Amino acid sequence: MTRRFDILTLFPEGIVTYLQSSLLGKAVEKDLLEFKVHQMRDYAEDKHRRVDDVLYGGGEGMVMKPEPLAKAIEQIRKDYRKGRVIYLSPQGRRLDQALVRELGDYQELLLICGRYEGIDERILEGWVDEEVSLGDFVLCGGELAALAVVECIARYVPGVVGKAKSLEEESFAEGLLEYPHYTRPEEFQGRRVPDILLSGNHGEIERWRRREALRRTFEKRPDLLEGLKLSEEEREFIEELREKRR
Ligand code: 4GY
Repeated sequence: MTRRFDILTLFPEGIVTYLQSSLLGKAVEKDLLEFKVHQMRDYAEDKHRRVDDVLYGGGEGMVMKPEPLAKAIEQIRKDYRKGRVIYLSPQGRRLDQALVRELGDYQELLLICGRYEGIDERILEGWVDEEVSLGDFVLCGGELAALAVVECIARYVPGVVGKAKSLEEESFAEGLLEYPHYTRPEEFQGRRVPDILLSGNHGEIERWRRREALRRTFEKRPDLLEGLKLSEEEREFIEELREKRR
């Protein structure tokens, strides 16, 4: 079944261009993915196609009016069988690989991109299933966040990413950072590729990569190591790194 993504935005052009030009465009041709980008203004009810309005209670800035949003959401999801409506904002649940997997279970996703100061609160209460955030920073609109969410989920749809390296063995999927990667030449401006990678000893190479992934995670993102199930040998390796640090 084709996985469907709907994106509701005031700036569809950039979104469409991106979706066509990447790996995702290829997946559309293969009928693995379907993208529908909707111009929010098309759902406005007045002749000026107005989608924003001033704040009740006063204050700077504009808010997205509820009527066009409700109308758009209802129309778009009327043929959803197993779908979810997501609003992108810094107030949402932080996106991580676990959430990517959860969202990947849905046949259809509707991503709503806010602009201005955001959307009328009643839309969040009555029309949105889930709020998702990329992180603790503020963009000018939800578009970049929506693309990020789509791309993360799409790469787990079978056939979208080549099978050169299975996504399952991607170390981030099991909670570690990636081991370092090298390509030719063997020596670049005085920096050599680690000898082990040239040895042809696949067992040793696997072991080295696993350790480097652990080392990097320990150095750059020690928080990821908590709650990870490691082998005896791996736990000892981490202990060694800790000792060396002192
Ligand atoms: N961070 N994660 C984010 C964002 C922009 C005003 C509401 C984020 O997901 N979205 O910064 N969004 C704001 C802009 C309306 C969304």
